[in-house]
Amino acid sequence: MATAGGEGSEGAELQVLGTWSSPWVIRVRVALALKGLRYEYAEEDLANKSDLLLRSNPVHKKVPVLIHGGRPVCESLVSLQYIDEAWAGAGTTPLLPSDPYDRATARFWATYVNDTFFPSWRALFKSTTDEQRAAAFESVVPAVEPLERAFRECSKGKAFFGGDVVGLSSTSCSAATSCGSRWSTRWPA
Ligand SMILES: N[C@@H](CCC(=O)N[C@@H](CS)C(=O)NCC(=O)O)C(=O)O
Repeated sequence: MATAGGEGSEGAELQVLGTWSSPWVIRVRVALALKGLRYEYAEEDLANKSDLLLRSNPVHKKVPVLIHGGRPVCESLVSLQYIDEAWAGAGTTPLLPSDPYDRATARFWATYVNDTFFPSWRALFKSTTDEQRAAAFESVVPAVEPLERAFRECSKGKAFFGGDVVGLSSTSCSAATSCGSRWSTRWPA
């Protein structure tokens, strides 16, 4: 298996097709790191997508795509769960808790980050005028509040949604917030 961060080419046992600015890509890379897995990373030019990307994700044509043994897994949350199941014994702890209710809760908040929190967060970070920033802020606050409440409840005063354990919700959420700071250094307002 190739080294993480190596040049992309077809045929590696485990590959990620990604782009540097994407929170969906970051979360998959975080999950692979938590499992201690080595993989080959291929940076995609989204304005000129590779044949490998178009073949691997013909429905959405988006990154990330995780390719394991030549078989593609698309959609970041699906990939996180695939990684957790395919390498169940690897890394420190599973990304998903063992209790079914706790699993459902983790999936709920990870989906909330995708569908509700991140779109408003992205609008805030991409705003370039005071007016746009003020408008984006109005929609970020109501999206952040439930997430903060859930975090307080689930973490029980610890560092992660899963308490001491980095799981699906924390991986999803931290990737979404960290890419805001990546964007602001790359595209300062
Ligand atoms: N729901 C997808 C979102 C993936 C996504 O939006 N990827 C963007 C990069 S951040 C992309 O590939 N965009 C290319 C395009 O829309 O053509 C996931 O979670 O994997």
